[in-house]
Amino acid sequence: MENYKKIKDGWFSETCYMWPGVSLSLEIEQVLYSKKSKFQQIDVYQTRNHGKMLVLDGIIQLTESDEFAYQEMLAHVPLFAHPTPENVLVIGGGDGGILREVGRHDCVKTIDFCEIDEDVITVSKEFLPELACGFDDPRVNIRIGDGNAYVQEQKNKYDVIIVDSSDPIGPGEVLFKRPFYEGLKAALRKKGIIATQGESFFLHKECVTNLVRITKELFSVSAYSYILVPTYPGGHIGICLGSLGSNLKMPCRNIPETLQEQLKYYSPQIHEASFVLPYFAQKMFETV
Ligand code: SPD
Repeated sequence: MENYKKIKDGWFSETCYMWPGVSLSLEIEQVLYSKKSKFQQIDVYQTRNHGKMLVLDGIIQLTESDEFAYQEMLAHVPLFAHPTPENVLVIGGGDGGILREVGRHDCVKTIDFCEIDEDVITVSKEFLPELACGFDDPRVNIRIGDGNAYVQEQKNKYDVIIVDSSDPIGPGEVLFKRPFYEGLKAALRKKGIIATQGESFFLHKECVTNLVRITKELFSVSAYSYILVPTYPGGHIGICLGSLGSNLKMPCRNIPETLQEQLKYYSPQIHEASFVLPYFAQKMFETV
């Protein structure tokens, strides 16, 4: 077993040139998995206080303690903003957390899922079964391959497309570029919505303003929402949204009580509130 080099004295420290001079450290009890796939280094750790943690190329993708915040918001904000989401595409997120959330919507008829690294799915099924529980849903069609290449071949097909990418380093880099967003737009049906992992307005100003600029230019409606996630850099992360007509900032369907009771973060109130940005971020996005 090849232990990843970021562990020292029992602590994993996440460092990255995208957030220089700062590092989140978690105490590790056990290395559960550590191996290089065709695309990246995959590690699963048992942490002392945050449950299991999935790390790709040294960057925290999720911990069991707070993964629900990210997965629920990235899935339910676009799904509840759409009046009738039937055909959904999920790109990335081999851990299965987004699939788990999309599967909670009975109105969704098909869920196409495209992930570049099959090993992330296999590892998640073994070590993170509470996340990787949606792969056997009969509505799910799994495709292993390049999300950008897949999107470029799809036209007028999806009501909602969710991009659960890692950071724009390595395999995820192409998913932050304009041609990918043009492909996403072409793949949408009328009133369609895209929601993509939108990084941090504190730590990644250039990356985030670039995403906001692209969505503003391509989509008739665009917006940026943010989520509190303690184990992501800066304790938060954004969602960049674009739509071909649907309003984004409010849910347009009622949430069934049985579904609300299954969730821990998303609610109609936080859907709306998540678009209210700190004043500097509001100004930053107004002027792009
Ligand atoms: N800085 C880390 C961002 C990771 C976003 N993707 C997480 C995948 C969880 N399904």
